[in-house]
Amino acid sequence: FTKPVDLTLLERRLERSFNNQQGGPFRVLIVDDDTELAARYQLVLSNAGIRVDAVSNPHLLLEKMRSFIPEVVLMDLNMPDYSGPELAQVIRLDDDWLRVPIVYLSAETNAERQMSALLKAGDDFITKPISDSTLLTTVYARAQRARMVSDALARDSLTGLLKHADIKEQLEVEVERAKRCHAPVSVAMIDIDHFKNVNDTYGHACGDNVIRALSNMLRQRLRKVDRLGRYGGEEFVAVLPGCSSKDATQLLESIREAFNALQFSYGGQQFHCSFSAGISACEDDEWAEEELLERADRALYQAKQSGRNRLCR
Ligand code: GH3
Ligand code: MG
Ligand code: MG
Ligand code: MG
Repeated sequence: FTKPVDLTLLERRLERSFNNQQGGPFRVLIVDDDTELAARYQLVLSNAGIRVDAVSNPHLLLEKMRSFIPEVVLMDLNMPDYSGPELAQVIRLDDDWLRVPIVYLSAETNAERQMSALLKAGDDFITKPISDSTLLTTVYARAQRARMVSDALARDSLTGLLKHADIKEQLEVEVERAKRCHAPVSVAMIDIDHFKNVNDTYGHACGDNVIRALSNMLRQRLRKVDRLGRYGGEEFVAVLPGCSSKDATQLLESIREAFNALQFSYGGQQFHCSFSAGISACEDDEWAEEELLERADRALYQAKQSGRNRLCR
């Protein structure tokens, strides 16, 4: 005897978690030739705040995947023309879909046939008839884990910051937003001074600590709306929405001083590090994001040329 799950409570709890997700509601694609059943699942999932789309014609699956970009695929096992595992294998041929969880929904209770479906492709098996709570919790767990994995992979492993391509993308987003709102946006390109010497003198592991120390300091001192990425080895890019070049210079100047005052120690020896930074700003709706980076890079070069441990704009 099992106590029935209070579905409205579960739904409400899940809806709250779904809505609190960074990156918006989860996206789930249902692949089932039984459109009535698909509509039923769709209702249950969308009531909990999930964005759901459905495909009943397997020929349209890949096209739908590309336009909808699901985070979980719910796959019927038996459809006319194709089987679920065949479609799952087709999905997996594309590197972009290697990580999307595929969960079979089927009336198949034969364990051997279930296992053979899973061995071809796919991650889990739910047996029809499927209770609403099973559907919700399975989808929730799968979607959440998938999002955690892709978030973790998107981050630089040493610092946890955005990687090169992602900070460039964020810059593009922020420039677009700044143009729409007629607000300024600044970019700072930050590069640790004589970092090769740090590695050569104290070793690579010690150099890694210096990179982490600067990234932590930047993270702590930037605002929540700012975007920070590790642009290269010992080079960082900060995107500062709403900041004029004067605001950005003021902020970076205080970080430069604080970082320079940090005392590092290695094997009984103490040392200090510094960085140089180039700052550029989009204050008059004119510059595209590429030019912003180029200007920041040129300013950084100037800061290096004129003695390091300083900012230029
Ligand atoms: P400058 O003041 O002109 O910037 O001099 P620099 O020595 O900092 O510049 P350079 O570009 O010559 O050297 C950067 C060094 O950073 C070279 C590379 O071995 C090191 N580096 C890059 N990535 C990492 C990393 O992840 N960890 C460590 N420890 N070192 C790294
Ligand atoms: Mg079917
Ligand atoms: Mg350097
Ligand atoms: Mg460098």
